[in-house]
Amino acid sequence: MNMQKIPLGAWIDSLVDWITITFAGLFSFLTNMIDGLLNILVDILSAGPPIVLIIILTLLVTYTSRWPLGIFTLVSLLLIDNLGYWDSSIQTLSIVLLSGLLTIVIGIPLGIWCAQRKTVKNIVMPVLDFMQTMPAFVYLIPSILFFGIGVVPGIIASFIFAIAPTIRMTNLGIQEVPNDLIEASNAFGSSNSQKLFKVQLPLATPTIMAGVNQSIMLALSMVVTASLVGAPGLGADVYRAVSQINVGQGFEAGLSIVIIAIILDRLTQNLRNPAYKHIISPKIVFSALAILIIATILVLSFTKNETATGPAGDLGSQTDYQVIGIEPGAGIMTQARNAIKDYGLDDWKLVEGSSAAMVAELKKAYEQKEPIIITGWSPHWMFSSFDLKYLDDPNQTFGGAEDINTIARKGLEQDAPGAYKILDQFAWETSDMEEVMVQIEEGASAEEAAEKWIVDHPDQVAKWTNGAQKGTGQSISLVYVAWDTEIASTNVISKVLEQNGYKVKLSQVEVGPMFASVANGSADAMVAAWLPSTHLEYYDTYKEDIVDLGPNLHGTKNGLVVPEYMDIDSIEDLK
Ligand code: PBE
Repeated sequence: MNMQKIPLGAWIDSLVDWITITFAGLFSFLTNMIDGLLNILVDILSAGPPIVLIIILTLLVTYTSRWPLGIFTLVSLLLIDNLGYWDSSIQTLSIVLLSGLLTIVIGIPLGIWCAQRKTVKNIVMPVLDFMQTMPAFVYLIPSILFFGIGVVPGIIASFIFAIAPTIRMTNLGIQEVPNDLIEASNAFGSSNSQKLFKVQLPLATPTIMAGVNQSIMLALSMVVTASLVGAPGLGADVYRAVSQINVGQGFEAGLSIVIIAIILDRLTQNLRNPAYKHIISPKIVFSALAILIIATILVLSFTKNETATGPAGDLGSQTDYQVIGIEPGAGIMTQARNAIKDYGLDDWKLVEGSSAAMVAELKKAYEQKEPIIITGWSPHWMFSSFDLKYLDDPNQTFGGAEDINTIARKGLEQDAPGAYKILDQFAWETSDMEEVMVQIEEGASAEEAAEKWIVDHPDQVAKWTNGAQKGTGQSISLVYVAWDTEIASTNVISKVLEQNGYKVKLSQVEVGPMFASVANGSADAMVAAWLPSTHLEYYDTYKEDIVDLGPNLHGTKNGLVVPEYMDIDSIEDLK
């Protein structure tokens, strides 16, 4: 049957576009509010030296969940501090607490409403099913468009992912209140709100707290996902470890997440019914805690002085002192971190995320003519779609012009000589690559764009395949990272290999795994090694175990990039 594809994706795209524009004011209000609340939380939690918070948490956990868990809390938090993950843990803890707080503030009333009105319940429950089953990654995409990159879209996505149990359990808890009690309270002539606050809620509290506990755990499980759009903390440490294949760091950061999970889980489970409540009354403990928090806020608000300084003060505060980066393992990220050090840009931080998130952020800023600083590279279609400029780099921290090399696994030459020859002869110009990239950006699929380029450039392709033995359906696996440049090159070479009798399997991976998989032979080749400087570290690590087939393209460039409408010209101007 020849039926048109229903343009569901396109409809969603335009809906999201419309929402982005129509509610821009609301979104920036929410962004500022959430960001502000989070900063307050982080400030409170990091007000004193780590040991102060460690002791307070230890006492609190001991009080609610007995002394063995108190000792565990003390030892494990000291371990986190010792391993160097304290700051990340504070970030993560704040993110989880804030998402948890939002689920309580919004989830409990919604759950109550569901319990009281059948129609509301009939609408809300299927929506919750949908929210829980939709892969959490999907929420990140519109979140970036609405809230930019950084911690806010991460919190929003965690909140959407985590709110369901609170709503469900609140509804359940209230519905489970025995009918005779309701009847009794009716008989005494209590009003609806008396019934709710004096009978239903108190009886439902254990169930509601179980829901809140689940929500907090779900929010914690989102931290790694949230780091893909730039949320800092332990999730970002894990993501960075994956991206650079750093097993040790991955384990340490993962362990810290487990520790925080255990502590939060026990705390929220036992908060209602503390283990040592017969020794000190909960009222005293929680009032003391509240006083401590309020006192900290007061002290902080008096001692905090404004930070914006220097000539870049304005620009800094407008951009939140953020340089918008890409995947944490990318070579350009190491260069940008070095640039921040070399040029003494102590106030600035580099936001980790992904190339796609960076471009989304650029688009958004560009449309509103707002200042933005990104890590950029050429060739890239963004230079033809926007007026952009590289910031001068007098210290040459980003290196100069580079090549992109093709790298194959050892033994490929013997196993598939034809494919090896094609890969070896593959070479093109930046303008070629740009042609493919621009088409993809204009809506063509990567495969279509690659096919079109091949049809348009038969002579060039003939040079690559010249003298290469045809394949007989052997499979060749290529690895690449989802940078626009490599999406273009990898798809073109893959099509050429297919047209010459090979079955090509493409795998999109992170930078470290890309090099590692060719080195250990689990992938056959890649066309994405930026050398001599961008990927030097990876190259040096694996050079014994790979075959370098030399450049397939000359003349790339990395740097910090800003829109033309900004009046700074050099990285030095950021100081
Ligand atoms: N890039 C594009 C990559 C190489 C290709 C510049 C973002 C990097 O920095 O690792």
